Amino acid sequence: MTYKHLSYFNSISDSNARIIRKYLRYDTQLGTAEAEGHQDTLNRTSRRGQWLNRRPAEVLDFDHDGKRDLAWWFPPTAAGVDGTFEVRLSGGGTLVKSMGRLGDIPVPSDFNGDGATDLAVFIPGGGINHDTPTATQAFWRYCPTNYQSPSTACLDGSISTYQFGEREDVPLPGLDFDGLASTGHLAVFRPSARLWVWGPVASYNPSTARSVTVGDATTLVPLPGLYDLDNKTDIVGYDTATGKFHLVTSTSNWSTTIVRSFPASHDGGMPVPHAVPVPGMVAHLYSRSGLFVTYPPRLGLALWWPDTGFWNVMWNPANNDVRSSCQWGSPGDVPLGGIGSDHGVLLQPSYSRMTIYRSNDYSGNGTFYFRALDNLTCGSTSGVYAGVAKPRTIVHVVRDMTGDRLPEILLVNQDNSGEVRYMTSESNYTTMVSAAAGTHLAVLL
Ligand SMILES: [Ca+2]
Ligand SMILES: [Ca+2]
Ligand SMILES: [Ca+2]
Repeated sequence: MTYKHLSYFNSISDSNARIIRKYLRYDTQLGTAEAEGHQDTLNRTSRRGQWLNRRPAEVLDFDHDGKRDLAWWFPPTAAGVDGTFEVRLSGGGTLVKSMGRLGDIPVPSDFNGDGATDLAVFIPGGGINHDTPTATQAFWRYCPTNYQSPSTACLDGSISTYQFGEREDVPLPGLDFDGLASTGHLAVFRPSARLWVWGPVASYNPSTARSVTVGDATTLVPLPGLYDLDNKTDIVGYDTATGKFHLVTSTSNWSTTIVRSFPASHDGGMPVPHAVPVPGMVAHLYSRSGLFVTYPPRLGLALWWPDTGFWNVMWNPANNDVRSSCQWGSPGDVPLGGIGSDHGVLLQPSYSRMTIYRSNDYSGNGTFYFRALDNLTCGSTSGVYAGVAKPRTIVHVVRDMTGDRLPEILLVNQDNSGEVRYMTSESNYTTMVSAAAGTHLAVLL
Protein backbone atom coordinates (compact mmCIF):
# COMPACT_ATOMS: atom_id res chain seq x y z
CA MET A 1 0.00 0.00 0.00
CA THR A 2 1.27 3.43 -0.80
CA TYR A 3 0.30 6.64 0.84
CA LYS A 4 0.54 10.16 -0.28
CA HIS A 5 2.89 12.62 1.32
CA LEU A 6 0.93 14.97 3.50
CA SER A 7 3.63 17.47 4.32
CA TYR A 8 1.51 20.29 2.96
CA PHE A 9 -0.73 19.90 5.98
CA ASN A 10 1.96 21.16 8.31
CA SER A 11 0.98 24.73 9.00
CA ILE A 12 -1.83 24.23 11.46
CA SER A 13 -1.50 26.78 14.21
CA ASP A 14 -0.67 25.82 17.76
CA SER A 15 -3.91 27.27 18.99
CA ASN A 16 -5.99 25.09 16.71
CA ALA A 17 -4.04 22.05 17.80
CA ARG A 18 -4.76 22.96 21.42
CA ILE A 19 -8.47 23.31 20.71
CA ILE A 20 -8.59 19.86 19.17
CA ARG A 21 -6.67 18.36 22.04
CA LYS A 22 -8.96 19.94 24.60
CA TYR A 23 -12.17 18.72 23.07
CA LEU A 24 -10.84 15.26 22.37
CA ARG A 25 -9.53 15.04 25.92
CA TYR A 26 -6.17 14.46 24.31
CA ASP A 27 -4.85 16.02 27.47
CA THR A 28 -6.72 15.24 30.63
CA GLN A 29 -5.35 17.21 33.50
CA LEU A 30 -4.23 15.02 36.32
CA GLY A 31 -4.19 17.10 39.45
CA THR A 32 -1.38 18.60 41.40
CA ALA A 33 1.95 19.98 40.37
CA GLU A 34 3.67 17.26 42.37
CA ALA A 35 2.49 14.71 39.83
CA GLU A 36 3.97 16.59 36.92
CA GLY A 37 7.02 15.91 34.88
CA HIS A 38 8.63 13.10 36.79
CA GLN A 39 12.23 12.30 36.05
CA ASP A 40 13.92 9.22 37.36
CA THR A 41 17.60 8.56 37.93
CA LEU A 42 18.16 7.97 34.21
CA ASN A 43 16.60 11.34 33.46
CA ARG A 44 13.67 9.68 31.79
CA THR A 45 10.77 12.09 31.71
CA SER A 46 7.26 10.74 31.78
CA ARG A 47 5.39 10.83 28.50
CA ARG A 48 2.45 11.55 30.71
CA GLY A 49 3.75 14.76 32.18
CA GLN A 50 0.88 16.45 33.92
CA TRP A 51 -1.59 15.03 31.46
CA LEU A 52 -2.99 11.65 30.59
CA ASN A 53 -2.96 10.90 26.89
CA ARG A 54 -6.44 10.69 25.49
CA ARG A 55 -7.73 7.35 24.36
CA PRO A 56 -8.28 7.02 20.63
CA ALA A 57 -11.76 6.28 19.27
CA GLU A 58 -13.27 3.36 21.17
CA VAL A 59 -14.65 1.82 17.97
CA LEU A 60 -13.19 2.59 14.53
CA ASP A 61 -14.46 0.13 11.93
CA PHE A 62 -15.47 1.83 8.69
CA ASP A 63 -15.59 -1.37 6.61
CA HIS A 64 -17.58 -3.26 9.25
CA ASP A 65 -15.39 -6.37 9.38
CA GLY A 66 -14.95 -6.39 13.15
CA LYS A 67 -11.33 -5.22 12.94
CA ARG A 68 -10.23 -1.77 13.94
CA ASP A 69 -9.12 0.49 11.11
CA LEU A 70 -6.55 3.28 11.28
CA ALA A 71 -7.59 6.85 10.61
CA TRP A 72 -6.41 10.43 10.90
CA TRP A 73 -7.93 13.84 10.51
CA PHE A 74 -5.64 16.38 8.91
CA PRO A 75 -6.94 19.80 10.00
CA PRO A 76 -7.10 22.49 7.32
CA THR A 77 -4.35 25.05 7.11
CA ALA A 78 -6.59 28.08 6.70
CA ALA A 79 -10.14 29.28 7.26
CA GLY A 80 -12.61 28.52 4.52
CA VAL A 81 -11.14 25.24 3.35
CA ASP A 82 -11.80 21.67 4.46
CA GLY A 83 -9.55 19.34 6.37
CA THR A 84 -9.14 15.74 5.27
CA PHE A 85 -10.03 12.43 6.80
CA GLU A 86 -7.86 9.52 5.75
CA VAL A 87 -8.87 5.97 6.68
CA ARG A 88 -6.76 2.83 6.15
CA LEU A 89 -9.33 0.05 6.08
CA SER A 90 -8.47 -3.24 7.79
CA GLY A 91 -9.92 -5.04 4.78
CA GLY A 92 -7.67 -3.09 2.41
CA GLY A 93 -8.00 0.23 0.65
CA THR A 94 -7.98 3.82 1.80
CA LEU A 95 -10.83 6.27 2.23
CA VAL A 96 -10.01 9.96 1.78
CA LYS A 97 -12.76 12.50 2.46
CA SER A 98 -12.58 16.28 2.69
CA MET A 99 -14.55 17.40 5.73
CA GLY A 100 -14.32 19.72 8.73
CA ARG A 101 -13.07 23.28 9.08
CA LEU A 102 -10.59 25.04 11.34
CA GLY A 103 -11.78 24.69 14.92
CA ASP A 104 -13.84 21.56 14.25
CA ILE A 105 -13.28 18.42 16.29
CA PRO A 106 -13.24 14.98 14.65
CA VAL A 107 -15.75 12.63 16.35
CA PRO A 108 -16.06 9.43 14.29
CA SER A 109 -18.55 6.80 15.46
CA ASP A 110 -21.55 4.90 14.11
CA PHE A 111 -24.28 7.53 13.89
CA ASN A 112 -26.83 5.71 11.71
CA GLY A 113 -26.60 2.36 13.50
CA ASP A 114 -25.55 0.16 10.58
CA GLY A 115 -22.45 -1.07 12.39
CA ALA A 116 -19.99 0.87 10.22
CA THR A 117 -18.17 3.83 11.73
CA ASP A 118 -19.07 7.15 10.09
CA LEU A 119 -16.88 10.21 9.57
CA ALA A 120 -18.00 13.13 11.69
CA VAL A 121 -17.02 16.47 13.18
CA PHE A 122 -18.21 18.47 16.19
CA ILE A 123 -18.44 22.22 15.59
CA PRO A 124 -18.04 23.94 18.97
CA GLY A 125 -19.85 27.18 18.24
CA GLY A 126 -19.14 29.92 15.73
CA GLY A 127 -22.08 29.01 13.55
CA ILE A 128 -22.70 26.10 11.24
CA ASN A 129 -20.94 27.98 8.45
CA HIS A 130 -18.13 29.24 10.70
CA ASP A 131 -19.20 32.83 10.08
CA THR A 132 -20.75 33.79 13.45
CA PRO A 133 -17.95 33.97 16.01
CA THR A 134 -20.27 34.84 18.90
CA ALA A 135 -22.61 31.89 18.36
CA THR A 136 -22.26 29.34 21.16
CA GLN A 137 -24.48 26.55 19.84
CA ALA A 138 -22.57 23.43 18.87
CA PHE A 139 -23.28 21.26 15.83
CA TRP A 140 -22.55 17.67 14.86
CA ARG A 141 -22.09 16.72 11.20
CA TYR A 142 -21.65 13.17 9.97
CA CYS A 143 -21.13 11.42 6.66
CA PRO A 144 -22.62 7.89 6.70
CA THR A 145 -20.06 5.40 5.40
CA ASN A 146 -21.01 3.25 2.43
CA TYR A 147 -19.12 0.20 3.63
CA GLN A 148 -20.55 -2.14 0.99
CA SER A 149 -18.63 -0.16 -1.56
CA PRO A 150 -16.21 2.06 0.35
CA SER A 151 -15.86 5.39 -1.39
CA THR A 152 -15.47 9.05 -0.61
CA ALA A 153 -19.20 9.60 -1.12
CA CYS A 154 -21.48 9.60 1.90
CA LEU A 155 -23.94 6.73 1.86
CA ASP A 156 -26.97 8.81 0.96
CA GLY A 157 -24.98 11.43 -0.86
CA SER A 158 -25.08 14.03 1.87
CA ILE A 159 -23.76 15.06 5.25
CA SER A 160 -26.32 15.15 8.07
CA THR A 161 -26.25 18.04 10.55
CA TYR A 162 -27.64 18.34 14.10
CA GLN A 163 -27.56 21.20 16.55
CA PHE A 164 -26.60 19.63 19.83
CA GLY A 165 -24.54 21.00 22.69
CA GLU A 166 -22.70 24.17 23.54
CA ARG A 167 -19.27 25.64 22.89
CA GLU A 168 -17.74 24.45 26.15
CA ASP A 169 -19.04 20.89 25.87
CA VAL A 170 -16.85 17.83 25.54
CA PRO A 171 -18.35 15.73 22.72
CA LEU A 172 -18.75 12.05 23.63
CA PRO A 173 -19.25 10.08 20.40
CA GLY A 174 -20.07 6.40 20.27
CA LEU A 175 -21.95 5.96 23.55
CA ASP A 176 -24.92 3.60 23.74
CA PHE A 177 -27.73 4.60 26.09
CA ASP A 178 -30.31 2.01 24.99
CA GLY A 179 -28.22 -1.12 24.46
CA LEU A 180 -29.20 -1.23 20.78
CA ALA A 181 -26.39 -1.18 18.23
CA SER A 182 -28.93 0.04 15.69
CA THR A 183 -29.31 3.39 17.47
CA GLY A 184 -26.61 6.04 17.34
CA HIS A 185 -26.47 8.63 20.10
CA LEU A 186 -25.34 12.21 20.46
CA ALA A 187 -23.88 12.99 23.87
CA VAL A 188 -21.91 15.78 25.54
CA PHE A 189 -20.40 16.56 28.93
CA ARG A 190 -20.62 20.18 30.12
CA PRO A 191 -17.84 20.76 32.70
CA SER A 192 -19.09 24.02 34.24
CA ALA A 193 -22.47 22.48 35.08
CA ARG A 194 -21.25 18.90 35.69
CA LEU A 195 -23.97 18.03 33.19
CA TRP A 196 -24.30 15.10 30.79
CA VAL A 197 -26.84 15.38 27.96
CA TRP A 198 -27.75 12.74 25.38
CA GLY A 199 -30.34 11.69 22.81
CA PRO A 200 -30.71 9.30 19.87
CA VAL A 201 -29.52 10.53 16.49
CA ALA A 202 -32.36 9.19 14.36
CA SER A 203 -35.25 10.76 16.25
CA TYR A 204 -33.26 13.52 17.91
CA ASN A 205 -35.40 16.17 19.53
CA PRO A 206 -33.73 18.63 21.91
CA SER A 207 -36.85 18.76 24.06
CA THR A 208 -36.62 15.04 24.81
CA ALA A 209 -32.90 14.85 25.50
CA ARG A 210 -31.99 13.15 28.73
CA SER A 211 -29.62 14.86 31.11
CA VAL A 212 -28.09 14.19 34.49
CA THR A 213 -25.86 16.22 36.79
CA VAL A 214 -22.97 14.33 38.33
CA GLY A 215 -20.51 15.09 41.09
CA ASP A 216 -19.97 18.08 43.33
CA ALA A 217 -17.09 19.88 41.64
CA THR A 218 -16.15 21.18 38.23
CA THR A 219 -12.88 19.27 38.18
CA LEU A 220 -14.44 16.08 36.83
CA VAL A 221 -12.90 13.99 34.07
CA PRO A 222 -15.58 12.17 32.06
CA LEU A 223 -14.99 8.41 31.91
CA PRO A 224 -18.20 6.91 30.46
CA GLY A 225 -18.38 3.20 29.72
CA LEU A 226 -19.98 -0.14 30.54
CA TYR A 227 -19.55 -0.51 34.29
CA ASP A 228 -22.54 -2.79 34.90
CA LEU A 229 -23.83 -5.60 32.70
CA ASP A 230 -26.75 -4.25 30.65
CA ASN A 231 -24.75 -2.99 27.63
CA LYS A 232 -25.93 0.57 28.22
CA THR A 233 -23.53 3.42 28.89
CA ASP A 234 -22.91 4.22 32.52
CA ILE A 235 -21.75 7.69 33.48
CA VAL A 236 -18.60 8.17 35.50
CA GLY A 237 -16.95 11.43 36.47
CA TYR A 238 -13.56 11.24 38.17
CA ASP A 239 -12.78 14.13 40.51
CA THR A 240 -9.06 14.81 40.21
CA ALA A 241 -9.05 16.85 43.41
CA THR A 242 -10.62 14.31 45.74
CA GLY A 243 -9.88 11.01 43.97
CA LYS A 244 -13.58 10.14 44.05
CA PHE A 245 -15.42 8.46 41.20
CA HIS A 246 -19.06 9.51 40.75
CA LEU A 247 -20.88 6.62 39.06
CA VAL A 248 -24.43 6.84 37.68
CA THR A 249 -25.53 3.47 36.34
CA SER A 250 -27.91 2.73 33.50
CA THR A 251 -29.55 0.07 35.67
CA SER A 252 -30.71 2.87 37.97
CA ASN A 253 -32.06 4.65 34.87
CA TRP A 254 -29.30 7.20 35.50
CA SER A 255 -31.05 8.34 38.66
CA THR A 256 -28.72 7.23 41.46
CA THR A 257 -25.15 8.37 42.05
CA ILE A 258 -22.71 5.97 43.67
CA VAL A 259 -19.48 7.51 45.01
CA ARG A 260 -16.41 5.26 45.11
CA SER A 261 -12.91 5.93 46.34
CA PHE A 262 -9.84 4.00 47.40
CA PRO A 263 -8.48 3.98 50.95
CA ALA A 264 -5.32 5.88 51.69
CA SER A 265 -3.62 2.72 52.91
CA HIS A 266 -3.48 1.41 49.36
CA ASP A 267 -1.64 4.20 47.62
CA GLY A 268 1.89 3.56 48.83
CA GLY A 269 1.70 6.58 51.09
CA MET A 270 0.91 9.23 48.51
CA PRO A 271 -2.15 11.47 48.76
CA VAL A 272 -5.01 10.96 46.38
CA PRO A 273 -4.59 14.03 44.14
CA HIS A 274 -1.46 12.32 42.85
CA ALA A 275 -3.41 9.45 41.40
CA VAL A 276 -4.27 9.17 37.72
CA PRO A 277 -7.28 7.25 36.38
CA VAL A 278 -6.47 4.32 34.09
CA PRO A 279 -9.37 3.80 31.68
CA GLY A 280 -9.99 0.39 30.14
CA MET A 281 -9.26 -2.01 33.01
CA VAL A 282 -11.87 -4.69 32.35
CA ALA A 283 -13.10 -7.94 33.86
CA HIS A 284 -14.52 -10.53 31.48
CA LEU A 285 -17.00 -12.50 33.53
CA TYR A 286 -17.73 -16.16 32.99
CA SER A 287 -21.41 -16.73 32.31
CA ARG A 288 -23.00 -20.06 31.34
CA SER A 289 -26.51 -20.78 30.12
CA GLY A 290 -26.92 -24.43 29.09
CA LEU A 291 -24.18 -25.06 26.57
CA PHE A 292 -23.70 -21.38 25.92
CA VAL A 293 -20.73 -19.71 27.59
CA THR A 294 -20.23 -15.97 27.31
CA TYR A 295 -17.73 -13.53 28.77
CA PRO A 296 -19.48 -10.20 29.10
CA PRO A 297 -17.04 -7.35 29.72
CA ARG A 298 -17.39 -5.05 32.69
CA LEU A 299 -15.18 -2.02 33.22
CA GLY A 300 -13.55 -1.40 36.55
CA LEU A 301 -12.50 1.83 38.21
CA ALA A 302 -8.74 2.12 38.35
CA LEU A 303 -6.21 4.53 39.77
CA TRP A 304 -2.43 4.51 39.47
CA TRP A 305 -0.09 6.51 41.71
CA PRO A 306 2.85 7.74 39.60
CA ASP A 307 5.01 8.42 42.65
CA THR A 308 4.85 4.88 44.04
CA GLY A 309 3.59 2.76 41.16
CA PHE A 310 0.60 1.53 43.16
CA TRP A 311 -2.44 0.30 41.25
CA ASN A 312 -5.92 0.10 42.75
CA VAL A 313 -8.76 -1.45 40.75
CA MET A 314 -12.40 -1.79 41.76
CA TRP A 315 -13.67 -4.49 39.41
CA ASN A 316 -17.40 -4.31 40.20
CA PRO A 317 -18.00 -0.70 41.25
CA ALA A 318 -21.76 -0.72 40.70
CA ASN A 319 -22.20 -3.38 43.39
CA ASN A 320 -19.33 -3.11 45.85
CA ASP A 321 -16.06 -1.39 46.64
CA VAL A 322 -13.92 -4.53 46.78
CA ARG A 323 -10.65 -3.84 45.08
CA SER A 324 -7.31 -5.20 43.96
CA SER A 325 -4.17 -3.38 45.02
CA CYS A 326 -0.67 -3.94 43.76
CA GLN A 327 2.58 -2.15 43.05
CA TRP A 328 3.77 -2.17 39.43
CA GLY A 329 5.76 0.57 37.80
CA SER A 330 7.75 3.61 38.90
CA PRO A 331 7.87 7.37 38.41
CA GLY A 332 8.02 8.27 34.73
CA ASP A 333 6.12 5.21 33.53
CA VAL A 334 2.85 5.30 31.63
CA PRO A 335 0.05 2.99 32.86
CA LEU A 336 -2.08 1.24 30.23
CA GLY A 337 -5.47 -0.38 30.80
CA GLY A 338 -7.15 -3.22 28.95
CA ILE A 339 -4.37 -5.63 28.02
CA GLY A 340 -4.61 -9.32 28.73
CA SER A 341 -8.21 -10.08 29.53
CA ASP A 342 -8.18 -13.34 27.59
CA HIS A 343 -11.88 -13.98 27.54
CA GLY A 344 -13.19 -17.18 26.02
CA VAL A 345 -10.35 -19.56 26.84
CA LEU A 346 -10.37 -20.46 30.49
CA LEU A 347 -14.01 -21.00 31.45
CA GLN A 348 -13.46 -18.52 34.25
CA PRO A 349 -13.34 -14.78 34.67
CA SER A 350 -10.32 -12.92 33.41
CA TYR A 351 -8.95 -9.52 34.30
CA SER A 352 -6.83 -6.90 32.57
CA ARG A 353 -3.17 -7.09 33.37
CA MET A 354 -1.34 -4.12 34.80
CA THR A 355 0.62 -2.79 31.86
CA ILE A 356 3.42 -0.27 32.11
CA TYR A 357 5.24 1.48 29.30
CA ARG A 358 8.67 2.78 30.24
CA SER A 359 10.47 5.03 27.81
CA ASN A 360 14.23 4.81 27.67
CA ASP A 361 16.74 7.61 27.53
CA TYR A 362 16.91 9.95 24.58
CA SER A 363 18.28 7.35 22.19
CA GLY A 364 17.07 3.95 23.31
CA ASN A 365 13.95 1.86 22.94
CA GLY A 366 11.10 1.72 25.38
CA THR A 367 9.88 -1.37 27.20
CA PHE A 368 6.49 -2.79 28.15
CA TYR A 369 6.08 -4.55 31.48
CA PHE A 370 3.10 -6.77 32.23
CA ARG A 371 1.88 -8.18 35.50
CA ALA A 372 -1.26 -10.15 36.26
CA LEU A 373 -3.84 -8.60 38.55
CA ASP A 374 -6.55 -11.12 39.27
CA ASN A 375 -9.50 -10.32 41.40
CA LEU A 376 -8.06 -9.43 44.83
CA THR A 377 -4.69 -10.93 43.90
CA CYS A 378 -1.45 -9.20 43.06
CA GLY A 379 -0.16 -11.72 40.54
CA SER A 380 3.23 -12.74 39.31
CA THR A 381 5.09 -11.03 36.52
CA SER A 382 3.68 -12.37 33.30
CA GLY A 383 6.33 -11.13 30.96
CA VAL A 384 8.75 -8.38 30.17
CA TYR A 385 9.09 -7.53 26.54
CA ALA A 386 11.39 -5.11 24.86
CA GLY A 387 9.60 -2.71 22.61
CA VAL A 388 11.18 -0.77 19.81
CA ALA A 389 9.46 2.45 20.67
CA LYS A 390 11.51 5.63 20.88
CA PRO A 391 11.51 7.98 23.87
CA ARG A 392 8.77 10.34 22.68
CA THR A 393 6.53 7.58 21.35
CA ILE A 394 2.90 7.79 22.41
CA VAL A 395 1.31 4.44 23.23
CA HIS A 396 -2.37 3.50 23.18
CA VAL A 397 -4.31 0.32 23.82
CA VAL A 398 -6.90 -0.03 21.05
CA ARG A 399 -9.62 -2.48 20.15
CA ASP A 400 -8.82 -5.59 18.16
CA MET A 401 -7.18 -4.88 14.81
CA THR A 402 -6.33 -8.50 13.98
CA GLY A 403 -9.50 -10.53 14.46
CA ASP A 404 -8.81 -12.44 17.69
CA ARG A 405 -10.99 -10.15 19.85
CA LEU A 406 -7.98 -9.05 21.90
CA PRO A 407 -6.65 -5.50 21.88
CA GLU A 408 -3.52 -4.30 20.13
CA ILE A 409 -0.99 -1.72 21.36
CA LEU A 410 -0.65 1.24 19.01
CA LEU A 411 2.59 3.25 18.94
CA VAL A 412 2.87 6.69 17.41
CA ASN A 413 6.39 7.92 16.73
CA GLN A 414 6.24 11.68 16.94
CA ASP A 415 9.82 12.02 15.76
CA ASN A 416 9.15 10.24 12.49
CA SER A 417 6.18 12.10 10.99
CA GLY A 418 3.71 10.46 13.32
CA GLU A 419 4.58 7.00 12.06
CA VAL A 420 2.18 4.39 13.45
CA ARG A 421 3.00 0.81 14.32
CA TYR A 422 1.21 -1.75 16.42
CA MET A 423 2.11 -4.74 18.59
CA THR A 424 -0.17 -7.71 18.02
CA SER A 425 -2.09 -9.66 20.63
CA GLU A 426 -1.29 -12.90 18.73
CA SER A 427 2.41 -12.39 19.44
CA ASN A 428 1.73 -11.56 23.09
CA TYR A 429 2.86 -8.05 22.12
CA THR A 430 6.32 -9.05 20.97
CA THR A 431 5.83 -8.46 17.24
CA MET A 432 5.74 -4.97 15.83
CA VAL A 433 3.78 -4.32 12.63
CA SER A 434 4.52 -1.24 10.61
CA ALA A 435 1.23 0.39 9.70
CA ALA A 436 1.40 3.85 8.18
CA ALA A 437 2.44 7.42 8.73
CA GLY A 438 0.34 10.50 9.23
CA THR A 439 2.14 13.71 10.08
CA HIS A 440 3.15 15.03 13.45
CA LEU A 441 0.22 17.44 13.22
CA ALA A 442 -2.39 14.91 12.17
CA VAL A 443 -5.01 13.89 14.71
CA LEU A 444 -4.93 10.11 15.09
CA LEU A 445 -8.48 8.92 15.57
CA1 LIG B 1 -12.36 -2.61 9.85
CA1 LIG C 1 -22.67 3.99 10.16
CA1 LIG D 1 -5.98 -8.56 18.26
